Amino acid sequence: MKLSFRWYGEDDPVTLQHIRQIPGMDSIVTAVYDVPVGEVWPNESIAKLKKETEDAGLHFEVIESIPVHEDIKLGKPTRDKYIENYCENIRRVAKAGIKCVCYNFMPVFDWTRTQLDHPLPDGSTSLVYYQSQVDKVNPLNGDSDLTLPGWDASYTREELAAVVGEYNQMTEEDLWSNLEYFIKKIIPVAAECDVNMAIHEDDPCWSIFGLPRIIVDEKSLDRFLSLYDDPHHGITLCTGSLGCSAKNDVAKMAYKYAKMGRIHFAHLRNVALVEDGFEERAHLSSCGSLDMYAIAKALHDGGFTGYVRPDHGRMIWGETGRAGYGLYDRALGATYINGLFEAIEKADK
Ligand code: DNO
Repeated sequence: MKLSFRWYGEDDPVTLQHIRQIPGMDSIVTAVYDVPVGEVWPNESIAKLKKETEDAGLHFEVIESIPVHEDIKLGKPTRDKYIENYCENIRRVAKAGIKCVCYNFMPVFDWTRTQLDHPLPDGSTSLVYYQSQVDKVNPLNGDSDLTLPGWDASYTREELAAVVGEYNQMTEEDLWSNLEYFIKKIIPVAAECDVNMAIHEDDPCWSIFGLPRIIVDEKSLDRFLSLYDDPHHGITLCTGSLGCSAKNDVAKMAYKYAKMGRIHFAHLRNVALVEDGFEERAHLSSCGSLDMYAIAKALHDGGFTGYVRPDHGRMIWGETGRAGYGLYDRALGATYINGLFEAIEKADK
C-alpha cells in the first residue's frame, strides 16, 4: 500500500510540510479547486500542484476528485460536452503523472452529515449523521432555514430545489443508465492514459431526500464493475461510507475487490453505528463498529497495492480547521494504518 493524505491546496491550514513529517507518507491527494464543475482544468494549475507537492518531497499521483457535472448524472443533452471536458481532464492529469482519479456519482449532495462538531466523551469532536435530524430537512421547501453540513454552497435554495426536483423524476435505473453512458466514454480514455478510475461509494450508503443513490453495497459494486471490462475501471473502497450500514461486510468486500485488482484507492476510517445513525470515531477498531485490522488484512491478502489514505479525523488537541480534515487525528490514523500494515505484512513472511 502507498500511504497518502488529502490536501486542499494553498488555503488548507494543514501544510505540505506538516504532511511530509508523518512517518511513511508517500503521496498527496488533491484537486484543482478553483474551476467550476464540468470545466477543463488549466494545465498551469495542475503543474503548480505537482511542483508544490514534489518540492515538499511527496508524490503527485492521486486526484480526488474530478467532479462529475450534474448534467451527466441527469443524462441531459449537454452531457456530451461535459464528458468531453472530463476526458480532457483525465488526459491532462495523466500527463502530469497522476495514476489514480477518485470521483463519485452521487446526485447533488456529496457526503452528508447532520453535525460537524459533535462532542465525544473524550472531549474531541467529530462528524455525525442522525436520521431524525435529516428527516426534519426538506430541500424542496424554499422557505426552510435548515441546511445540512457538506452541502454545495454554490446553489441558491431555489436552484437546489430545482435540481432535486429533476432527480425526483428519475428512477434508480435511469441513474444507472446515465452512469453506464459516462463509464463507456471515460474508461477507454483512462485506459489509454493508464489512469485508474476509482469511484467512491455514496456516503451515507442509502437514499436521502428521495434522491436515487446507487453505489451502496456489494450488489451495486458488482453491477458497477460489470459495466466495463478493464482494470482501469475500479473503485475507492471507503470503509466509512460502506460501513455506516450494518448490512455491508466491508472486510469481505475489501478481499473480493482487491483480489479482482479493482481497488485502486482505500479510504480508511472507523464509524460507530448508533440507534439513530452513525458517528465518526477515531480510526482504532475498538473505537467504532468496524474491524480495521480485518479490513487491512483483507486488502493485503487480496493483493492490494494501491493508495490508502486515513479518512476523516476528529478534531483533537484544540485544533480548528476543515471538519474531518485536520492534521492531528488524521496523522494518528496514518500511524495506526502503518502499524496495521507492517504487522500484517511481517506476519505473512
Ligand atoms: C468526503 C470525501 C468525499 C469524496 C468524494 C469523491 O470527505 O470522502 O467527498 O472526496 O465523494 O468524489
